[in-house]
Amino acid sequence: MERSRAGEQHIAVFGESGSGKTVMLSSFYGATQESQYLQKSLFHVVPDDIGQGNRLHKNYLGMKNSAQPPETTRFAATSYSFKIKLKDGADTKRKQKKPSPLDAFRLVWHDYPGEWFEEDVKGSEAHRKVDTFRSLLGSDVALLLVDGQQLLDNSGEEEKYLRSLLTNFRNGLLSLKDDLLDDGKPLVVFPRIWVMALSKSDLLPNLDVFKFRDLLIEKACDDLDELRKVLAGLVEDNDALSVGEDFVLFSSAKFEADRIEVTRRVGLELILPLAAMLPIERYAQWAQAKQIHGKVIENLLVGTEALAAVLTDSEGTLPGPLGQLLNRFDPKQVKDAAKLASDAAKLAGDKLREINSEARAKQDNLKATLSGFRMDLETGEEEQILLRSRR
Ligand SMILES: Nc1nc2c(ncn2[C@@H]2O[C@H](COP(=O)(O)OP(=O)(O)O)[C@@H](O)[C@H]2O)c(=O)[nH]1
Ligand SMILES: [Mg+2]
Repeated sequence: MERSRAGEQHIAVFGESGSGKTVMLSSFYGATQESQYLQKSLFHVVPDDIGQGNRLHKNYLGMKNSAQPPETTRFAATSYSFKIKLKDGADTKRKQKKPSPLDAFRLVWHDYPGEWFEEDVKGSEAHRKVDTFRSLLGSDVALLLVDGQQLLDNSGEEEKYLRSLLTNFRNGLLSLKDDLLDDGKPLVVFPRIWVMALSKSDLLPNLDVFKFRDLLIEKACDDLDELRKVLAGLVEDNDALSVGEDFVLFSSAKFEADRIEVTRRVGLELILPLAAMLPIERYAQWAQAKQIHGKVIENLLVGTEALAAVLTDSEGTLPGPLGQLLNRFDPKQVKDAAKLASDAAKLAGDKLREINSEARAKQDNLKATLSGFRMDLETGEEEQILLRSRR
């Protein structure tokens, strides 16, 4: 499995059936098609498959206008690919002189149905399960959904639900292990950032992200640890792995008896920033702590380099997919790429806002968007809906 192409960010969303995956994706995409969003935002979210995009939009409108949640989709594992197409800015005009590293990037959303972990799947379904899993191995970030409804239903004994969720998931991974590893060799390309995500957080208004973390640690610490071990058993350089160190809250809409308020969302605006920025930060940390080596580090950095380069006004050094094919490995280039990621990751606070407003003034939409993403993550933390690992 090859690492995703530069500028392509893959996110894998794991959740049991009914945990809110389809609603979340529909609400994420639907909101980007609203006129306010189209006016305000510096980019368009354009589906690669227009039919698929229309179905999501229809789901969204059904909720918004008729209080109708989307139909349930059991055993449907689908990938949704969106192009994040920047609006024309000054950088577009400038491009004739100097080509921009990317004028669009992609978000690929892999929906992984939890039924596959909950039930014993056989025959062609089992093949599809392995194939689907392979297809999402190129993701940098995986979200593991914890269903807010289930926490509410098991109030006071949340460990019952949490343990079963994490156990099913762990066993599901173990059952795939032999099919995933060729000759038992650990994988180089694999999602290394596993974020614990609370869905339907509107049902638990008193639970901020710190309390969500505490609940998981208090009630399911051992199971999280077991899950981490299973994931570590699948990858090469398994120090470079964050499992259950980042936490986020999501609510796709407010569901009431006779209406669904799609504008009352939590956390969905963090999805693009998480997919694009979390890997840059984390890989830089790992590279500095020397937790990743040769092939692994190059593979990770090549996917994020183009984005990091935009933020730091520099140029990438890695050879890209072709160089990788030729199996070229130049430690100097990799060191430079790690430095680049770390410079990009260091931008924060006032410096970040300065870069952002300067980019906006110059209509450098790519830089404005990416620095805006980092600001969104900071805001998410201030609002206590996001908690990033400090490791
Ligand atoms: N309160 C609340 N309910 C939700 C939310 N998202 C989904 N739901 C409920 O959960 C049901 C299942 O969601 P769905 O997205 O189909 O789950 P999936 O099987 O993971 O795709 C929906 O029909 C809604 O009733 C949310 O953000 N808040
Ligand atoms: Mg679904």
